[in-house]
Amino acid sequence: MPMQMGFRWYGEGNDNISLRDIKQIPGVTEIVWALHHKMPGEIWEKEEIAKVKEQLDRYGFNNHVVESVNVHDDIKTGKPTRDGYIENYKETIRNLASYGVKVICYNFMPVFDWTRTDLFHPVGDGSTALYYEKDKIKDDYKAMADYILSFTEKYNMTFPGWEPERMAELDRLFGEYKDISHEKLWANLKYFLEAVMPVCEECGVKMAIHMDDPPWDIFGLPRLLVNEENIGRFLSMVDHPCNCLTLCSGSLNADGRNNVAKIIRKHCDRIAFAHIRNVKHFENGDFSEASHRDCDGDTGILEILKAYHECGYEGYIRPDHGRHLWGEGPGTVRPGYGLYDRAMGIMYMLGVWDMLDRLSENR
Ligand code: CS2
Ligand code: MN
Repeated sequence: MPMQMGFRWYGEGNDNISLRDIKQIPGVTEIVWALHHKMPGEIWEKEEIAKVKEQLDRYGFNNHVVESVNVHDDIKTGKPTRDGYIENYKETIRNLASYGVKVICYNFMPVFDWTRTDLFHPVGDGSTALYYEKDKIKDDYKAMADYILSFTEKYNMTFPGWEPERMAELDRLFGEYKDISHEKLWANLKYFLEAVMPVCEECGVKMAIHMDDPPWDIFGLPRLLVNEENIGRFLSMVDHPCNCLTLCSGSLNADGRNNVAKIIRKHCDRIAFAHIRNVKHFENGDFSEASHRDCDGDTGILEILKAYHECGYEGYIRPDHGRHLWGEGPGTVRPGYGLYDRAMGIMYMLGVWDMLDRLSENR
């Protein structure tokens, strides 16, 4: 079985890209989906899951991968109320599994999901991409959240992990993380995983943690999934075949010291989901996202694909963020999730993969 190619889709009425369009991209069998109206901690009900499955079935797409089932902050901070939210999470896992879901992508980042300072930054060729200006992310978390929220409000879209309801309470949330050190966060992650692993095993679902993006502490909040050493710690801390990774190449490589291909070679059996994204670094520490083509960024996309191929990777894979092209921009696409560049990313990946197949047949 080869790797299984997916495309992230935000759902009917919530994404300008249609399943019909996605169907025309060669090689895509998986729709990476979610119930984006759900708040962290809420149970995903069977009827809601069934509805998405029906939509995907009509186009012959699989629903095997869900991204993201967000984890409630009380679980991350280890409050007594976490047990109730963990019970809900288990129920969601069971409900998803009963409709064929096999992998759940989630993250354990305090307060914020991915963080960028410009969502539509000119790349230089007329397209735009997500951009991170290092000096802008210092202590003013509100300014950054306001920037993201002004965007989501203006264009009437929400981003997973950036729910306005949570963002309205930023001071309270930061207060709750005040005493959460890296070690406490590790302990809370372990507690969560040990609680859900038996359910995962019983239902055949893999929990696949997404890398922290960017992979370093921001605004004094601890981040864990940031480098090879911590990935090793994570996997051995809960050494269970259902405790897996969403190895996001772009998130990890935002820190240029991370060698993603090396991590793949080391942990391929525990990678359930691969995100392929290319990042270009600037000398002052800023970075921009780039096309999937190897030479357009510094992430080492060819070496990464080669590593997956050599390991016989049979898991799920998708292009991650792409640039915004050909009229795509604020109001027409979600930042990073346009149609064209991600479709080209898929063709690039499949081209490389087909050639690697060919070369290994001839060996
Ligand atoms: C995604 C992440 O858009 C992205 O960068 O890769 O936001 C990812 O969906 C979440 O962190 C998973 O919970
Ligand atoms: Mn990713």
